[in-house]
Amino acid sequence: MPSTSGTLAASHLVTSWVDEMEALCLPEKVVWIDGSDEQRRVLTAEACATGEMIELNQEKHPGCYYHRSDPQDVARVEDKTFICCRDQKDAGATNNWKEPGEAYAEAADFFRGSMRGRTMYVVPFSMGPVGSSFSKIGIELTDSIYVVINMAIMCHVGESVLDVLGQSNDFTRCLHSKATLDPEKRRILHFPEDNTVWSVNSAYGGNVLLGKKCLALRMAGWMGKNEGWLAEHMLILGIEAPNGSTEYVAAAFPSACGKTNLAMLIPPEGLRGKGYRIWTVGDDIAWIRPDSDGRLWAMNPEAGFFCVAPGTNSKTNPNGMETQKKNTIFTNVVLGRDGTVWWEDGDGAPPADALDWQGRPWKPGMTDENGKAVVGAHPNSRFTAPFSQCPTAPLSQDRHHGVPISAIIFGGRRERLVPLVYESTSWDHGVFVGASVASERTSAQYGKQGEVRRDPFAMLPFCGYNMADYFRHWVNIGRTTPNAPKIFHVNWFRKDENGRFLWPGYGENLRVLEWILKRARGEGKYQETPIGNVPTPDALDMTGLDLAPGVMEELLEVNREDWKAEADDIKVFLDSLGPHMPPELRDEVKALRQRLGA
Ligand code: OXD
Ligand code: MN
Repeated sequence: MPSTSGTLAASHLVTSWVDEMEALCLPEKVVWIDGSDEQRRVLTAEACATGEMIELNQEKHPGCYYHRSDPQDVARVEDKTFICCRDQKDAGATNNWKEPGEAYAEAADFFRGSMRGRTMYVVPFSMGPVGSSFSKIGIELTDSIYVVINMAIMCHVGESVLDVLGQSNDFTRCLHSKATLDPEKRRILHFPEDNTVWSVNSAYGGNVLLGKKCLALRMAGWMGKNEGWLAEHMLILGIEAPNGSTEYVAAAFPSACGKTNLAMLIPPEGLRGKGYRIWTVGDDIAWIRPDSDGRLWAMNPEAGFFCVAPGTNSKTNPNGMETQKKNTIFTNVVLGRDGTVWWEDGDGAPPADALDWQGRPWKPGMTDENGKAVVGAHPNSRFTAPFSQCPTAPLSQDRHHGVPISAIIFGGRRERLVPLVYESTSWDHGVFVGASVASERTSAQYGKQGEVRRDPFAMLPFCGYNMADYFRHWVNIGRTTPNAPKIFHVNWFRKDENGRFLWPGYGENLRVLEWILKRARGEGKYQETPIGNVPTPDALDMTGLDLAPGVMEELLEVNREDWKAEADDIKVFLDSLGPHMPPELRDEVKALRQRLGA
């Protein structure tokens, strides 16, 4: 009989499931996570004693710890991620599918006895403020202290969650085991009809912090389809004018296109005089609901950030740097011998004497046998930090059921073709724009870097049901939301023929957001093009930013020939999504081709 410590007042529904999973995984011990600082301290000390985590220099990084994942376990694994619903049609063309019975049976073999000699932690968690009617509850069983400590940053965990759950069966049953970390036996399984997630043989963030991508996007998407709301891969940002009124935008970009940087934006020098205040409401996930005022309201179900470290510095994201100054877990970055951390394109000089993300001795300037620079931090290395430490986090975050959205923005990383910003001309056109998002692949995704892939609504890896049904759900939301926001598309990444970025990005993006909010109010100068409305070259406030002559025109250019090819490509993509495609989107492709004269 394994020992159980600190069993919380849980319902029979909860305890009988925990017992069943315990009988499968056979841990030596079961520990219930109560959410107390004291328990977290004890677990952190234990993880440090076993080497699972390393205490950083507490003078320079108070409350901070370091973790290294297995070198074969450094990113989400889309090819090992499955939607396991009864009817394959409900998973659609973009998801891997497994029949639930088979999926359970196969994974049960991997879970069986996987926690022998280990502790199973029971982590009750709430996505969204504890007790809000908009929040969702999950319970994650895991054999990883790293997961427990990260979950405690990323969401609200502990006894209060069980209090709110009471006798209800309305919780997501999340089971995770590192097992042997065998990549071949890695599975991230979603059973939306059973409100269950199973993840095995990984210990890496997106695969194992089951509240995040698994619950808050894939499972919540399915729930939202049935309950009339949207779970989106979006940041939420507020722009407060000096008169105190705040307008909010929600924006979807594929992974590692700068969502966090935009969410934490700092107004550029030239616009400071306008006295804006920026509020970071969310950087990755938005739950969006139509409200009785006919508008869409968005809330961030997370309580922390799980940010890509490389590229984050005091220039690209000062608020991000401020956020990770304390109480942060660093994963797979460079570890200085003095207990400090560093990453490529971060702040300051690299430590002279350090260990790289795999724990090998590393020195700045090191090259491999081909003369190529050896990076110290993994390109997808991360930091996990509490939301409340962000200087632009609103105080009301935890008491709020969300904020009203004035504009929805889609974007991708496109070297060519796509203008800096354009506005869709109707809700259905906006849904079409979201459906046609494409981006060049980055390191957060598994697969070949650099290649353009279609990533509708930036949800390709995260949409937990049939993508065409998801488009239909979006079309329907517009029908039932009389004051729906306007929909826009941005591209910060357009390059000139010499491969140089045309737009400076970062804080300067506020100039584009200003135009978007103006257009949302029916103001602002624009010109019509076949793909939508783009600003006139003089429409953005460029105070303090000198672009070379002709650059703005180049940024805003819509090349008909290139767009004809793009429209063809979009059509092929939509056709590949199967028979559920809403006719409204087929009509939008036709209309686009006509406007282009194709
Ligand atoms: C993330 C991702 O980690 O989108 O947020 O990959
Ligand atoms: Mn993301």
